Formats: sequence, structure tokens, C-alpha cells
Amino acid sequence: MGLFKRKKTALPLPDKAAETPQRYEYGLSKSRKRFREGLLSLFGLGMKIDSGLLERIEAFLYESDLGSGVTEMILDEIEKVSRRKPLLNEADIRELMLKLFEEIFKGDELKIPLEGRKPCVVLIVGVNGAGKTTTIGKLAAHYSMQGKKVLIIAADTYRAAAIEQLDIWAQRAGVEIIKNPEAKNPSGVVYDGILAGISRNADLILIDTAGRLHNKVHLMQELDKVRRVIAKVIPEAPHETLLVLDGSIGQNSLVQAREFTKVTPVSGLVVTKLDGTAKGGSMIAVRRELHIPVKFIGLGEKLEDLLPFSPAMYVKALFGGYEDRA
Ligand SMILES: Nc1nc2c(ncn2[C@@H]2O[C@H](COP(=O)(O)OP(=O)(O)OP(=O)(O)O)[C@@H](O)[C@H]2O)c(=O)[nH]1
Ligand SMILES: [Mg+2]
Repeated sequence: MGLFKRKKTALPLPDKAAETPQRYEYGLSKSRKRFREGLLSLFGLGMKIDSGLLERIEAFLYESDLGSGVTEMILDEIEKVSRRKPLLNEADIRELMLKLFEEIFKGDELKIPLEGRKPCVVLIVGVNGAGKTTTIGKLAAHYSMQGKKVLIIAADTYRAAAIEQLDIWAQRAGVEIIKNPEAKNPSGVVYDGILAGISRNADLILIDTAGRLHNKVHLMQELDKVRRVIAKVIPEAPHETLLVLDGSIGQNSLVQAREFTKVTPVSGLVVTKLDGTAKGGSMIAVRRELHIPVKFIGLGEKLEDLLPFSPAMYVKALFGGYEDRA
């Protein structure tokens, strides 16, 4: 426990209509707890920045899954600022980190623009179990609620259960699905799906793919083939390729994303499962190293638990507002 008196940080469960900042804070409450309490526990009131404190801050940053690049950046900045102001406190450090993180995520409020891309084709890729299918269901609901016509293509042809799972999400989201339980290769289903999307006047086509590791050559070739088939029908498509990352695996998601982007083009990231983990800080490391924008984050298993990524809300949710520090 730090020296500050604090109110309890437990947040009320937000309902569906809750404001997005509240949902960020609630969804990221485990990471937030680690950040806030970890940082507070390092400090007394207005402590002098010496090597002992710097070491403790460094260890804290590593434990928070920020990775070496981001950690060094923060420590450099602390040293720089402490030359001007030797008695830094926890709020100073927090503010300094807040600014750095916002800088890292600058310009990320992009989402998926649909204008001038009818239909906009989005390919969803990632390793097994990252949350691709769930994300597609949530994305379909998100855009369908905005009055867009969404069509889902079931291109995970490896497991019958994958099609059934996607079918359930399509029903929940109230959107159409193109599937072929007999198909053995995904490109055929994708080809039919894109044509169906055009003829049905879809605004957005979401393509679910099987989970794959970046080093499985034949599976990556299969993905290339899917891309070629899409481009045959719509030359500028896929307009987006979203890599879905499991946010609960911390630094491993950085390794995964780094390898994946070496072998296939990726235009945006979706980071899932941030609700169940204290490792939410790893997103900062991923974003800093890869220069690929985060477009959405997953904060739960339900239809409404996908939020467009907002750097400002994310950073604020991690640290908590200054106002609730008594
Ligand atoms: N808590 C939580 N769970 C999630 C989230 N997103 C996905 N999940 C869960 O993660 C598990 C895997 O999700 P899927 O969508 O099936 O993952 P996938 O990438 O399609 O998996 P494969 O098709 O097998 O490669 C499921 O149990 C989901 O409910 C999230 O944001 N939060
Ligand atoms: Mg799946």
C-alpha cells in the first residue's frame, strides 16, 4: 500500500448503455489495479530519484509487460525530467508515462473506414484461439447496429465446429453468412462469398479464417491464395487485414505479432481478452515496436464487448483518473 489514502477502486458493472470510458475502466480493471497500485507502492511522498528508485521502477515496468523498449524510453524520460525537478512523486511519473503512451498511440483512432470501399473486405487472421471468430461476431454487430449491411464468410474450413460457431455469431448479430460445410479449401468459399457480397449489396464483408502459426508454410501460402482470390474479384481488396492478438499472453503477443507481420501484410490489430488479464500494458510494447494501429479491443465474450480503440481512454483506464486519488 502506498502512502496515499485512496477510495476503493471497485467499479460498478456498466450496462450496455454505459459510456465508453466506463467500459474501458471496467474492462481493464485488472491491468489498472496492477498499474496504479504497483506505481503507488514504489513511492513515498516526493522521493528523490536515485538509482535504487530507478531500479524499482524498472522492475515494475517489466512486470507490467511493457517490454524493454518502452521501459528504456520511460527511464530515459524520468532521468531527463529529474534533472530539472529532483523530487519527483508518483503523480509526476504517472503524468510522464501518460504523455509517452499517448505519443506512442498517436493517430490510432482510425477504425475501419467504409466510405468508397463498397463492399469493404476485411480479412481476419491470427493464431489458434486468439479470438478471431468472436471478434467477427462482435464486429458484425457493431457495424450492423450502425445500419451497415454486413456479410460474414466462413473460411475456416478445417473444423465443422468452426462454421457452427460462426453461424451462431451471425445469428446473434443478425447478419448473413456464406458457408459451405463440404468445402475443403477456403479460397473457393471466399470467392463465392465475395461475389455474394457484391450481388447482395453488402457494405462490409468479414472473412473468418482458421487459426495458424506464422511458421506453418502451407497455411501461410493458403492465406496468400485467399488474398489473390479476393483481389481477382476486387483488385484493391482485402481493404484491411486485421491480426487478432490475445492480450492476456502479455509479451508473447509482441513476439507473435512481430513474426506474423513478417510473412503477411497486416493493416491493423485487434487485441482481445484484455478484461481477464493484468497484462494490458503489453499493448503499448506491441504498438511501439510494430507501427501498426490498434483498431479495436476485446473486453469480454459478449456481442457488445468490442470497442473501437481509443488511445486516450485506454491510457486513462490503465492509470485511473487523478480525480479519484484522495
Ligand atoms: N474474456 C474474453 N474472452 C474472449 C474475448 N475474445 C474471445 N474470447 C474467448 O476466447 C476463446 C477463443 O475465441 P475464438 O473466437 O473461438 O478464437 P479463434 O481465434 O476464432 O479460435 P480458432 O478458430 O480456434 O483459431 C473463446 O472462448 C472466446 O469466448 C475477449 O475479449 N474477452
Ligand atoms: Mg475461429
